[in-house]
Amino acid sequence: MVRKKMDRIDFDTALKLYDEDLFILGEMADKKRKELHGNKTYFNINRHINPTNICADVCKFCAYAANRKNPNPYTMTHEEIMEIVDKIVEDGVKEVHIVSAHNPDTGIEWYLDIFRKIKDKYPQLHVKALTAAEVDFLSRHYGKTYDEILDMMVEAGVDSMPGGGAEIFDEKVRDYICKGKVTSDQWIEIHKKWHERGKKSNVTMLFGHVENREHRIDHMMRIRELQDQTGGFNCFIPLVYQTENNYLKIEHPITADEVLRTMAISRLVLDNVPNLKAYWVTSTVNLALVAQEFGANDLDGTIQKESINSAAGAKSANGIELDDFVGLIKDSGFTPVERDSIYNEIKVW
Ligand code: V47
Repeated sequence: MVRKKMDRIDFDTALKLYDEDLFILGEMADKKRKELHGNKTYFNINRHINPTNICADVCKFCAYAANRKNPNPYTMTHEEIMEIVDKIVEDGVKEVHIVSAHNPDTGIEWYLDIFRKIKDKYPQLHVKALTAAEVDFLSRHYGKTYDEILDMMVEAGVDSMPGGGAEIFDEKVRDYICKGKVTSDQWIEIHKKWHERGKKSNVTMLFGHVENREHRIDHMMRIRELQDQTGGFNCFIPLVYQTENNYLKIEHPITADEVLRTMAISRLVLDNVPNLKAYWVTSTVNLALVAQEFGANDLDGTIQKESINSAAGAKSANGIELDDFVGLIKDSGFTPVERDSIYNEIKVW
């Protein structure tokens, strides 16, 4: 489906929005948010599992992969993974987000069997798994086409794809921060193919490192273009770069002002992506709550445990209790709505 929007914000206008008064920008984004979602803020009850941190690729921003900065390699057994899954299902978790490093030694079936085992036992549990970067790695390493890998994922029970690995699409920045892994065009091609299978995915942007405002707008424009073609993205997630334990030497973390501007502009530019997630893990909880007034209508979820961003300094390792999460959203003046992984409403809290 090709949607044409005459009143779309173009590249130059989007860039100029960065110079707008912060609160006017917030009001503009909030108007769009209210048109789409009213006062609702979505979240889900989820858990991240990161089965291995052994990685064939080297991304300068990554603190999770085992290397000189993180000398603790691990690979979980399927039994260990299923023990976690048994426990979280009992606790009411409805989505498991499974993302790993690019481990060259496990064999492709090791990855796929994780999903098969989970879905065999818990068909109702939503499996959001494998970033486009992992799909590309598995394709290169095992000599399979993207189509073959994506078909295997569907067969093994993957329900949706997370938005990781997008980083920044600008080729020069990408070469500097994560040379050798999935390219921007490949990332987009993989999601396009996934959407063509009738499946949904998310899309991230890693910002606050060496990129500039132009690179961010360019990233948003490329997302908007693919979304016009497929409509397959549920949600845009700007990930605030975490500075610790990695090889990018960023002395001044991005300011809250710049994060909020970027959130608001993304709400306005991405007129065809329904949801904007303020991922509290990387923005901090407080800023994620403020971001609700700058266009964000989703706060991800309770998470329970997360390893990739917490390795780089995010205070997210143990998630947030459900009651606390709901209370925070209510106290900030919004209506907490539990959603499933593809944004069907489950419960208004
Ligand atoms: O792809 C790595 C990023 C991503 C750092 O789809 C970093 O719903 C900040 O993609 N600072 C993984 N970020 C997380 C991710 C995600 C998270 C939540 C929800 C969804 C979703 C997706 O974390 C990686 C990479 O872009 N990352 N290192 C860092 N130092």
